[in-house]
Amino acid sequence: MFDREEIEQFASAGFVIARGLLPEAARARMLAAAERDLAGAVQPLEYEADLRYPGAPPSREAPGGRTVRRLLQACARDAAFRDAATAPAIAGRLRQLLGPQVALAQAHHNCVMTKQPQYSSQTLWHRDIRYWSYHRPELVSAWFALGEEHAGNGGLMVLPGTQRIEFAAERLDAAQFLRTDLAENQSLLDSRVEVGLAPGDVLFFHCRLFHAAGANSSDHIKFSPVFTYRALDNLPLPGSRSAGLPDIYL
Ligand SMILES: O=C(O)CCC(=O)C(=O)O
Repeated sequence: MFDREEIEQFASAGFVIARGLLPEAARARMLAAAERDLAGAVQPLEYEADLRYPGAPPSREAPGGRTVRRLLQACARDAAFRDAATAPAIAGRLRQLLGPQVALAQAHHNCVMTKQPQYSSQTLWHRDIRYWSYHRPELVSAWFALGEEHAGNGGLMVLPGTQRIEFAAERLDAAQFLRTDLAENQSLLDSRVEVGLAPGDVLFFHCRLFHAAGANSSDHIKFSPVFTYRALDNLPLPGSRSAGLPDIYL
């Protein structure tokens, strides 16, 4: 379980890392499933070209256009993912952050991010909640490091404490990315923290926390399974994409 300091860190910074939380057998099982499905291009997949982030191939037909960015529907794809995402060590910590009853939202994340060296893109500063629809903007994601994650292979960066800030619309662009051209945002951008992760680490972060990541300039594919959770009483809005798939109760 998280100790008091870790819970306080999550409350103030919007993220906390549980070092070495993932057992080696579970890490190896997820990695094997992810490598297998990437090699076999097992659907459902999302391609770099679909995202159109900076550095992505312009279309699926362009060179690199079939570079997979996400293995979608991880929980349904292989029990390795579902088991890790719902393990007691994860569920217990989520209860500490969200409340006594929690559910995994299959409609969001629930994927393996596959950041590939040859055609990887940049993810600009954003909050995951921007396209999610719940009664309260209070969800937590768990990001599993299957290998080393650092700036050189497109590891995450965060802006600590931003989950507590209300942003005026002018500070964001039309797609709700934080504008890097505004003087008003500079001190916040200067506060960025690189989230270095080792194999088996799990990062828990708030859905309102601004985060970003660069391209993968290493020689190896980075595989990062990520799952999102809500308190049981924080329901998705009827008819929204968030309500589109059944949740998994932990
Ligand atoms: O690995 C990355 O580029 C970050 C992905 C991300 O933040 C997201 O998909 O919400």
